Amino acid sequence: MSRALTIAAAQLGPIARDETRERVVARLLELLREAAGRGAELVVFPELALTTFFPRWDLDDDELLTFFEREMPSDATRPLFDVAAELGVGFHLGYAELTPDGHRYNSAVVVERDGRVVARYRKVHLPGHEEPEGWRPFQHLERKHFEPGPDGFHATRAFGGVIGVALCNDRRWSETYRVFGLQGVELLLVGYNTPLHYPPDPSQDHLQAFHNNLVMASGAYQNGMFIVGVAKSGVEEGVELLADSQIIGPSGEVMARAVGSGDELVIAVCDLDLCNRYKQTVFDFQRYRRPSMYGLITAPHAPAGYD
Ligand code: CDT
Repeated sequence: MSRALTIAAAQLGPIARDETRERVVARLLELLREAAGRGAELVVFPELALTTFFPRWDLDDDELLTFFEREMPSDATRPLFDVAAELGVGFHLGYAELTPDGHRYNSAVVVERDGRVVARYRKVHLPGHEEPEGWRPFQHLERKHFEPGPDGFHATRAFGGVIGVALCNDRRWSETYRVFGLQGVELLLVGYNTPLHYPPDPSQDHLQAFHNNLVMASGAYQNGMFIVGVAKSGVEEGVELLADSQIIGPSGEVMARAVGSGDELVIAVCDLDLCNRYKQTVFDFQRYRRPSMYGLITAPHAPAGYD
């Protein structure tokens, strides 16, 4: 018996700085309904899917906090939860979280087909810089606007399998995939906002799509898992963001891929049982891994002589 799950990566085109939540949620609902009509059981929206990618600006606290959600669902986002439950579709949603005690995280929530919140994730790897840097054409102030997620990577049983959530820069780190792989994750959801221009080293600009696939495909293969990579894309407030949303199988092959850089559904049927082909053969962790050889991976600093 297979565990086939129809998944839609719901790529989003740009969201303007002054866009209202209600209008963004209306866009998400349109994608959700279309995905349900095409048989999707899980719809994956990107990182910070409710707002523009605001870390590109140094904002005063008053404006900054307008981009954060104080509750999930809120009045503005509740229609998404209600319609998804009516349609029997689950979803993943990235958003900026402001906790009741004032902590700010780059977060995501996963909602099952019956409307239950089954996973919450707070981004572990925050890229960019802590203070504004005038030489940049745009800022990447995730390290100023957010705190690093304190909870780590936790697998969740949902959608008939074992799922995990990571956000954007997390996908560039092999540790992300392996920590999930060690928990038996079969499906990893990764929303992203990736500017094509990388100011510290523009020689990487033309490689953004290549690196995006490189890290996710190798993470999928080396851990025997499906990966859904989903973009906020297009030219947003003058900054061009990578599109190229894709669903990757445990072989590392791309099963479905976006063709444009606007709102678009990328759909694939993912049989979670296929993960066992890899998890029980070439990547049988129990049999072949040598954890005693990997101590440096979790050492806080490289020992003297290595740095
Ligand atoms: N959102 C996010 O994490 N973006 C980063 C941009 C590159 S680092 C400044 C990414 O890893 O795609």
